Amino acid sequence: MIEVWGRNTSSNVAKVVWALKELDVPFELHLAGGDFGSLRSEEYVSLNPNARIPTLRDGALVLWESNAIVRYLAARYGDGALWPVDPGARAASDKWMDWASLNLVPALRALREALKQSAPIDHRRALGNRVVATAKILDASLGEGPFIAGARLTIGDIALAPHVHRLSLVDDVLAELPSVERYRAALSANIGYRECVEAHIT
Ligand SMILES: N[C@@H](CCC(=O)N[C@@H](CS)C(=O)NCC(=O)O)C(=O)O
Repeated sequence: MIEVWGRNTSSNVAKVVWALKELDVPFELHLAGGDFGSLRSEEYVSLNPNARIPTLRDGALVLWESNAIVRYLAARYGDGALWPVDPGARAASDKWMDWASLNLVPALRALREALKQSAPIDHRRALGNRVVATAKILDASLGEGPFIAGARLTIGDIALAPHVHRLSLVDDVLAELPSVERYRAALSANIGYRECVEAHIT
């Protein structure tokens, strides 16, 4: 059986767990990271030299980097579901995984950190503006939807979802992003999103 190392409160683990559930692939979750510790053990580092979560083992294959894991799962077990077969349609979904990791996540992380530390209001406001400016790119790209690449849920949605949820947790942000708000509501109709993202990601 597939094994995953991680904790449900990690956005990167949430993507992997949701993908597995969406694909109806059984797996065993080994609780690791955060309060569960153990990422620096020799045994764990031999699986994932980054000492980060998630890590997935599927037979002889050991994989880290959550986006690569989600792509692997969709390719191996999706049979066209979650990741379109047509290269153009595939890329239209796939690009959002990189965009989220490289653009939205750093902006959101800086804002969340500043809010946690009650940083000066001007600083928080500047970081909030950066988040909104970044997320407006997503807002403007959502089109007819309801999902990022059209009518079907794809891996791009799974990668965006924890961050869209986190946007919804920051006061006033979604009010400026009407398409993202509609998108969040569409994601929220999916039980995997509710169980893997809404229930655990703060
Ligand atoms: N780029 C990596 C990032 C992995 C990462 O930073 N994971 C965080 C949790 S989201 C982690 O391992 N934090 C340490 C911990 O949970 O103990 C991925 O997408 O898998």
